[in-house]
Amino acid sequence: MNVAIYLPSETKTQDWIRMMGELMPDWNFHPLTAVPDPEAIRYAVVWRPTTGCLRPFPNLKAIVSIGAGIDHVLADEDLPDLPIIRTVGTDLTQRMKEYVALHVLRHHRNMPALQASQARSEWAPVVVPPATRRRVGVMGLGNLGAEAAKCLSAIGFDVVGWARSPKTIDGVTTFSGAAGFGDFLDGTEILVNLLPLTDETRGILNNDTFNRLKRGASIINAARGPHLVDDDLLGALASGQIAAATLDVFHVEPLPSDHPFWQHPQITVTPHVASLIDAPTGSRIISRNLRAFEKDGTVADLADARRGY
Ligand code: NDP
Ligand code: OXD
Repeated sequence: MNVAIYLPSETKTQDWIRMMGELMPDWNFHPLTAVPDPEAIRYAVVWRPTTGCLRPFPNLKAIVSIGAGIDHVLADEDLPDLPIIRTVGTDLTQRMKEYVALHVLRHHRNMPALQASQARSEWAPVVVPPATRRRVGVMGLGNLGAEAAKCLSAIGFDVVGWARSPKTIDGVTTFSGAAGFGDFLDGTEILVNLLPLTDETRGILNNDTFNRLKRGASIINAARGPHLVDDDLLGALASGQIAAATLDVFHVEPLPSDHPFWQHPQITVTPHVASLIDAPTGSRIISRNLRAFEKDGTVADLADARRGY
């Protein structure tokens, strides 16, 4: 079986070819840009493929996203209409739970204020309510969002969650659809975004959303940069409607060095590391998925391209 692999970095592509080859010695892995026989390629394993790069392979059976999101695959305007398999698992969920818990607690306990006091050698206690009186809203209750919401609830937060379809999650009050969005936002003080990027969710972190939150709320965006309207966040921080934000993802990555987010005192920037699956773990999941798909055309982690996630 022949597989083409593409990542924007040539070194990473070679690493993945080596690892996949070790796990599946009976399959052949090639860099997508140097395939000896394009007609022999059955699968493409990709991260941020360039437009049209999958067209030369007429016998492709499926595309594998090296990641949970498939927006980077759907961004290819000349994408063949094929099943898209995402790469998810307990490793990815665990890492995202850690990131969300870390930053929610950081905003909840107002660590930035304590750090600023320390920088001034100033003993300035900050008293905050217990987690039970702090409402955290999680947007997206899929693979990552549901587990993050459960983890926040286990810490003791008053957790609300929002998804497209109705959900029942122990310890989490849930809302669904456009009709439930306003009620979900009302009273929320820390908003965590774990939605996929689709036509419906692009730009959802905007002034209308910020204005529904409790004044002085915090935003954590660990999903995709284009969910956020950057200028709306800067305005809401200036007005005090939003007190602080943690941003892991950006419209352009790496975040350009002159972007105002870098030096903003109320913004914490992390370089798309909320839940980066490491290559050894990711390659094991992908090898399992490739074998399952090849066996009978089914795999649990199939995305729905028409829905966008
Ligand atoms: P899933 O597909 O498992 O879950 C998506 C959730 O979002 C579902 O609950 C879905 O609702 C909900 N949703 C989708 N569209 C809407 C909408 N229009 N309105 C309301 N809810 C909606 O995704 P994952 O949890 O696996 O991942 C989420 C995203 O996180 C990825 O797409 C990716 O962009 C990002 N990510 C970021 C990482 C990082 O390191 N920063 C790492 C990994 C992922 P329903 O359940 O009803 O379908
Ligand atoms: C993903 C990501 O989608 O790392 O998995 O962003």
